[in-house]
Amino acid sequence: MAFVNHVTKNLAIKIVYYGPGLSGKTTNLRYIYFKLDSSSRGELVCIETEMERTFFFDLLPIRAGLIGDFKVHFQLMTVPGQIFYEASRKNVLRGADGIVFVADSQIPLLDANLESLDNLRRNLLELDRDIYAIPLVFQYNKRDLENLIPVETFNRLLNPRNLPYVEASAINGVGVFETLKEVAKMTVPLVREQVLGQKPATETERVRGAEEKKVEVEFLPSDKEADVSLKKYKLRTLEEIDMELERLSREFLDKPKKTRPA
Ligand SMILES: Nc1nc2c(ncn2[C@@H]2O[C@H](COP(=O)(O)OP(=O)(O)OP(=O)(O)O)[C@@H](O)[C@H]2O)c(=O)[nH]1
Ligand SMILES: [Mg+2]
Repeated sequence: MAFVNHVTKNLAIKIVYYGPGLSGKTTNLRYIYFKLDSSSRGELVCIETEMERTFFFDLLPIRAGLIGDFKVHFQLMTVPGQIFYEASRKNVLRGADGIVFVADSQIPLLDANLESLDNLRRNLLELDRDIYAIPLVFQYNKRDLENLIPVETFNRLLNPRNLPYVEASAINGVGVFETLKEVAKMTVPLVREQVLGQKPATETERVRGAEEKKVEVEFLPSDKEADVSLKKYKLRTLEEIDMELERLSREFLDKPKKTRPA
């Protein structure tokens, strides 16, 4: 369930990037961070090991449009893919409004993808949630490499329900925003239903409704990209993480949105 503040009229939609270790989850968030104008996003927080593997999660808040008179922002989060960080994965999944499953397209990693999807299903069940009752989009990543699992095989094994999927090369930015838009398109109507009690009558209306609201993302002209520096946080205790998250959300929500010259 999205986080709603009825006083400040802010609404946070949580999207979790899930998938096996090294499939490219953090790479998706980094790309979004570098491409979005700083007025449209908060800081990217990466809580990672010395080897740049996600240790607890990454978090990137980005602004979207309005739902009713609520200002919407997406909290994009990744889980650590490495098997032994099970507790972190479960914590990050709690309260997810939508999920992107980032699969690694390299043939030797087929089993790792299947195991990770099964792990997602089990963790959701433990949180009393059904994987098919949550907006879910597949990203078949690393399509720039050779020796790839064919898309049809992925769809047959991971995605028998024909949910949206995107072929991507996150490292080159291919498919990254497309994936985000797909998951936003599925998630926004459900959140609107929860928050405003507006129930779209048909499936078509659901999709159309989402399109009308246009979950806008702005791009930085590429010559400006070099100016943006990435902040990395090495936090060690849960208290430190809690404090830092609270500070960042306050800072992000208080920051007035820059109006851009037409
Ligand atoms: N060739 C190629 N490499 C990629 C792509 N996306 C990510 N990578 C590389 O894969 C490695 C792992 O990427 P990360 O984004 O850190 O993976 P992760 O899923 O966050 O990994 P964990 O945090 O351990 O779960 C990095 O070296 C990336 O540069 C891609 O589309 N193509
Ligand atoms: Mg990561």
